[in-house]
Amino acid sequence: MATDFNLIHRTCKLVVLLCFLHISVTVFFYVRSMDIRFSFAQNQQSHSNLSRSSHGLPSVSNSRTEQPEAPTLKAEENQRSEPDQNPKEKQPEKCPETSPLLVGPLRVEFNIPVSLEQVKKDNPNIQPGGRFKPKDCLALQKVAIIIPFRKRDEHLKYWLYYLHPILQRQQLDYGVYVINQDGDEIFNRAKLLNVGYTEALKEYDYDCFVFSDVDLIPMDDRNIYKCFSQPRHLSVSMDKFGFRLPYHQYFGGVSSMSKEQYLKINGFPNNYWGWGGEDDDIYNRLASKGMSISRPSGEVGKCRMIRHTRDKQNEPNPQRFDRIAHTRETMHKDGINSLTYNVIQVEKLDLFTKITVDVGKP
Ligand SMILES: [Mn+2]
Repeated sequence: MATDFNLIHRTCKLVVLLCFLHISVTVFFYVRSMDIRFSFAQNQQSHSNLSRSSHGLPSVSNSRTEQPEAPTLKAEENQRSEPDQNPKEKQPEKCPETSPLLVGPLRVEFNIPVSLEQVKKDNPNIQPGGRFKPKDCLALQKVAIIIPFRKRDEHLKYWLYYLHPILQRQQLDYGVYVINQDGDEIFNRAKLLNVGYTEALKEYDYDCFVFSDVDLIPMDDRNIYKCFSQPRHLSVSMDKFGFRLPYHQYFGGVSSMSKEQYLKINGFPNNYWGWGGEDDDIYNRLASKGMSISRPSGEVGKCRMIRHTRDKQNEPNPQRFDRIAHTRETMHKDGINSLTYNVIQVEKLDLFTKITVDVGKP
């Protein structure tokens, strides 16, 4: 009887000890979760969602469900955080003039294997059709990126691989439009750019247009793919030209124009078939309307071109010199006001919108 009592006594002691241990552990985790939540709240003020995900940290809502906590505490937490979060989602503040996510000079190489599946995995925030907008702030510009294209899938892979992360860090509200010339007639870059402008505006209220060759990659993310008070030339120091501007009026490669700037020059010429001249025609249009060219510094404007042989059906245009000499007379009847084309197909792909178009022939 005495030993029985002793056993019960010891068992009770053990149970009390276990209860105490349980309570201590619960209190410990509770206090720690409070700390984590506090530091997340601070993080949220100084960083955007993008920077958090790029550092591998979970989003705020995830962190909350992952914390071990009592149901009553959860209700309390929701009450505290919701009035705080809702206005933020409805009316985010404007993004800062200079994105805090920029990193500066970048390494750009074309000998690494790149697959679209991998690019898609690396950029989970890109919406169908190649659209993106920052989560935590209101982008300063809505930018349509227009890429004239035909049979350059290998180059396009690199473009998407390098540009999507850059454009997201630049905190732009953007969409990527690849304008694919149908058929095997001679190529018409400027007309494809006009088509891109028109088609992008059918989809969203873009206020800025970046016109980019598919084989040009910026080497510094401070070269912002947006619009400025004057038309912008972005590819100012290409490796192809020894990282220098080939001539002062050069406006080829990558450029940007606001809707107003573009309309002021009646868009681009539609009758430059084959390689060359259309960029000089665009420059003449800008100059004749009294506009000047805005450019980043040679350092920030560095970019690489993917080496390639001349495409078939894109031979140098022998008429280009004659046409450039007459831009001022022709620009008012040849441009966005005289554009005709037929859309063959619009594909909303994971990383870009592909618009296949029949632009006719000379
Ligand atoms: Mn090229």
